[in-house]
Amino acid sequence: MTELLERFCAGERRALAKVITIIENNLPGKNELLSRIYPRAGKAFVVGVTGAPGAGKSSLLDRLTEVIRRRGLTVGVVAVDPTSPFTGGAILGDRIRMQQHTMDKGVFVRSLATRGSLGGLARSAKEVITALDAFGIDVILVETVGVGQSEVDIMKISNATLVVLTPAGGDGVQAIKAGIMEIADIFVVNKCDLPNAEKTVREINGMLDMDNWAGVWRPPVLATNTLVNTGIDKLWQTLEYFREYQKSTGLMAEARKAKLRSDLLEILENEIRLKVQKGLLDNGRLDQELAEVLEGADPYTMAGKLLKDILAH
Ligand SMILES: Nc1nc2c(ncn2[C@@H]2O[C@H](COP(=O)(O)OP(=O)(O)OP(=O)(O)O)[C@@H](O)[C@H]2O)c(=O)[nH]1
Ligand SMILES: [Mg+2]
Repeated sequence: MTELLERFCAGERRALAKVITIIENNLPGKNELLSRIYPRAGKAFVVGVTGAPGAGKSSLLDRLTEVIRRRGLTVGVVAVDPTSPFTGGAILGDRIRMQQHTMDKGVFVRSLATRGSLGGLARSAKEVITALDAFGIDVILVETVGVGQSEVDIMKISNATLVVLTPAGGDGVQAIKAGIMEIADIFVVNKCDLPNAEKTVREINGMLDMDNWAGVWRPPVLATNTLVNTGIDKLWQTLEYFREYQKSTGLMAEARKAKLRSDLLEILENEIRLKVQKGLLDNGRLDQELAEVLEGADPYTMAGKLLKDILAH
């Protein structure tokens, strides 16, 4: 463990890969590892990217990676795929697309697939982001599909959220109504080479204009085309501008506090769940105590007694 940490801190990519594997598979020592690297995290710019399947999120991240690398910054790409294993093909496609970056020591790409619950996926995504951050990666791009709760959870820990749409004939704007409007910091209308792109940009702007944005960030609506690289530089500039805005308005400090709070709560909940598992379930104690409840003891008093007991050990 100490040796792995030393190599991690020395910036060895294989150590980072190993740390991520430990996180992803919940291997023994994970918590200790995370606690040791956590203090090094907190500097990266985390950009969440969401949008319907096929909107062009991966293509966009690929292009964005080029632009960010040209600025001399390092990039981490995390693709969160809640539908795996069935979409192994999509991930494979992303791998091939990102291949031009695989020789680049300044780019680290990782796909995460569901193992068990979606909640578990969101948790390991957060921890993987912490690892990349602690490793010293400057910008972390996180791709998720759709707007399920686990995506929203991931977006919460991002410093900026991009919502990617395409110029669909009219129903494009319909699609963003379902809860996604609130989480967007920047809207991207990708595939702007297709018909109706300008109309879609206008429609989103029209929807945004119905709200009052006085004193708050009004999400800009950008148009991109990843095939010929239109609008990508502008997208990065807008992201940088948004980060400055967050810094200068104190929103960044506020977001950091909120993140630390939710991290703390989540770690606590996890620890308690583990204690219940170890102290009551694994050893069959819950079933023994159940006998007493069956005899008439009330479950509240019993739960209180058991909680006190497992927390003491
Ligand atoms: N015409 C056009 N096609 C694009 C553009 N960007 C991406 N595509 C195509 O759209 C398809 C989907 O692109 P991806 O980048 O895989 O989209 P995605 O949102 O990551 O897809 P999932 O990860 O499966 O949800 C591919 O065939 C791309 O070549 C664009 O700007 N214009
Ligand atoms: Mg993709």
